[in-house]
Amino acid sequence: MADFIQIKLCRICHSPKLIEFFSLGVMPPPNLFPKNHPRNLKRESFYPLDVCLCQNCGLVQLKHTVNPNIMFKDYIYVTSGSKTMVNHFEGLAKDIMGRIKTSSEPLIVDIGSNDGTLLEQFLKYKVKALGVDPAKNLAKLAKSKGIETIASYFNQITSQKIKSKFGKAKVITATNVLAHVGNLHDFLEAVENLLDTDGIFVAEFPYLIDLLDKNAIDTIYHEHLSYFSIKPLLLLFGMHNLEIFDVERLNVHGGSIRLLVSHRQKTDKHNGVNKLLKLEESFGLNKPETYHNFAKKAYSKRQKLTNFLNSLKSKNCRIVGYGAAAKGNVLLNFTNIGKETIEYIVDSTPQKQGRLTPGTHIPIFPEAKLLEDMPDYTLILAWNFADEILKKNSQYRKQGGKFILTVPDIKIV
Ligand code: DWN
Repeated sequence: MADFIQIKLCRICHSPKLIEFFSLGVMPPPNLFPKNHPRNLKRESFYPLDVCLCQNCGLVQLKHTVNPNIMFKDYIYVTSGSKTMVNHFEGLAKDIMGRIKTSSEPLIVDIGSNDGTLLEQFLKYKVKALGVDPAKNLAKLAKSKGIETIASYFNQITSQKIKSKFGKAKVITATNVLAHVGNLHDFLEAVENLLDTDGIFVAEFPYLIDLLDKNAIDTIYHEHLSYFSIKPLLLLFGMHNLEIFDVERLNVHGGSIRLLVSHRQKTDKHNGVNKLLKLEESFGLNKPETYHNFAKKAYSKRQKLTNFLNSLKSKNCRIVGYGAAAKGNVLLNFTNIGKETIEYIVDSTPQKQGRLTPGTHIPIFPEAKLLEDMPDYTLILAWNFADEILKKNSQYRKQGGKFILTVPDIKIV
């Protein structure tokens, strides 16, 4: 596959009726943090980030697909980087184990298992846990924690291999994965093949309504090919004899949904599904102007943020960033904010410390630097974890440090 391709047909219904409504320009993939060396900086590639709406099924999706091997073969993001997510996965494992009826040791397969954070929670129960993740570095990290992991993409070949070796899965999970999948049909065929007759497939991903409602521009990036709502998902799962039997809205990652899916049972749509379908209609997801308004708001928000930060700089205030998140890198590239404004970023991820942010080349340091250095303002780039970050940094605030939030609007706390 070339480094990136432009799609001509919708990823779900294959309609050619795709209308572009928003462009973030070109920028590097948001999790490719270059080492601080001229050779690495010279080699950085920039790819288009344009979003379109399928007028046939309603799927919002990126106009281009970047070669997944460029983004996922060696992956720097680790799920365990936030307590919020560890607690979230503890709750997910408890919820799912309460739903399945089983006597023997059920097989739980986690797709996009990252560093094994979710499977560690499932291993508190009597289960056989298996991770699947294309990132070799993460598979190694998970295996070092005793989590059996296959370093591969999940597709029909992997699904068949797992079924022949371990049998069918009672539970298949895919948290923050489905939006990343290029071939959704192959992926769901693979789920359908591996899922036990009475098994549950659990998928979690950011919800389009939350993205639009919060104008969360920075959750649009090359890894997220699709921005899901229920209507196109019902079509997608139905095409693979799978059925969404429950759906739940979640606060994580700026607003997500959790789908509970089984083999088609020919039952009526669960009222949770009907409720969201009604919400999507009232929100105007089927109207192009909804998306044009989102784009207009995004461009004006960009102007507001750069004006605000420039006003602080004009008063010789020092500004740094908190959380070298993929979303933060999108915001910085989209607003063209670099190290002339943000001196450095602190982050809890050891693999990110010492590196630079993609495209903007802002240096990344451990979190401890914030209190040692006491800059005037700290822009929270990982706004989805604002509560956890504010709680963790009460001393910085006590000594006069101020945090800046940008979602849903710019606010100093
Ligand atoms: O879909 C995806 C989501 C789930 O995670 C992936 N494609 C990529 C990634 O996106 P992200 O990097 O925007 O995710 P986070 O989890 O919002 O990133 C948070 C960043 O902030 C991490 O680098 C960890 C850091 N952090 C920190 O330094 N101190 C986080 C917390 C809570 C903290 O206290």
